[in-house]
Amino acid sequence: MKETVLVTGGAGFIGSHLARELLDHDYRVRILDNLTPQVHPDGTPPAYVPPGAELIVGDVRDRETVARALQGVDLVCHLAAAVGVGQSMYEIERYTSINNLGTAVLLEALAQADVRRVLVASSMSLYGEGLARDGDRLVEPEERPIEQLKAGQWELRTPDGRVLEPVPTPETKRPSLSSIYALGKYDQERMTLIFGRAYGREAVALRFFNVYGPDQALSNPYTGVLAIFGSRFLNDRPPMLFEDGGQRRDFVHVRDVARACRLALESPRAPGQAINVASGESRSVLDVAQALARATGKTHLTPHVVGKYRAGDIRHCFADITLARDLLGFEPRVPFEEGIAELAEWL
Ligand code: UD2
Repeated sequence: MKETVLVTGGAGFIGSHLARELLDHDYRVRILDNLTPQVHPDGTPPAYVPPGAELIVGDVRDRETVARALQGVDLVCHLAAAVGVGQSMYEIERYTSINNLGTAVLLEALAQADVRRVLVASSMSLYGEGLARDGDRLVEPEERPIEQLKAGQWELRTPDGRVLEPVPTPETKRPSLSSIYALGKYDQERMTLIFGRAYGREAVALRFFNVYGPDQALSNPYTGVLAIFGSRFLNDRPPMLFEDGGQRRDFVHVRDVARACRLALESPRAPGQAINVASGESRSVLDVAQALARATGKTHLTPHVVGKYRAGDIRHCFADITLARDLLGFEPRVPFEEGIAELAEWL
């Protein structure tokens, strides 16, 4: 018999891809989404929400709506959240309410429901700076001092000035929470895993890295860098690179993320774990700007290196995906160049 999955935030960028992935694998899908104006300016479900999914429009903080959405549900993917690291510092109440309280309401409702497994979307943002190496010693770098950033020195350094080399970040790295958003994601994953243990439910947290792909909102200024660059290219404007463009991230295609979520619902070894979901490859922001310029035929729009930093930005963070490989059998399938070509086509 088909299992029913509730995807909160299922009308959003990642959620809608997940809904499609689940329908393609013979699950029944119900979406709970408030169609937030941040993502849906005209308040209508976007065209990319798959027609086979049932949509309940409502807020994840509303107990009755959540209880109704959980009826007959076997598995839950909790993706509904306020996104945007910078913005979380200006809207502390809204972010805490949607992300922390929203998860609390959902978990209380789950305590009364017959759901076997719950998956929560967490984020690489809880790591702060990624793991690094100083010679043959691994270090967990501190935030860069403001004086260093003001002086235009972008690289991570030891207190006596040696440059640290970034290395892939595994789940064992200690969290370093420097935004309300990161704190909320950390709370969401801890709450869910604690709930799972206490109530005998299977609980999994997935830490998404920099997700990109078609349907990422171009009009939303808090969206990822590739959507921002894409929208600049569309308007014939060069991408703006903060710092020197040498900051490194792990860009993972949204369909790979959707597949990782499905695997996390199915894998017998996922429960109780917080697992990185990423490509396992690192790329500089300059590299991705150039790749998108080539794919869109906009190479004449030379990236503009602004030489300024964005408050709260980390320098480098990319993932070690050994755990996802081991526990989920996850292997990224969309090569970066292919993903970028598809994004350019979609723009
Ligand atoms: C943040 C969150 C991440 C996720 C993501 C949304 C952290 C550490 N991570 O990641 O969890 O929510 O946002 O996709 O907080 N950049 C430019 N020019 C631009 C825009 C960005 O150079 O016009 C740079 C930016 O300085 C950063 C990189 O691109 O180094 C990636 O920026 P982002 O906003 O896509 O994502 P990031 O890594 O801050």
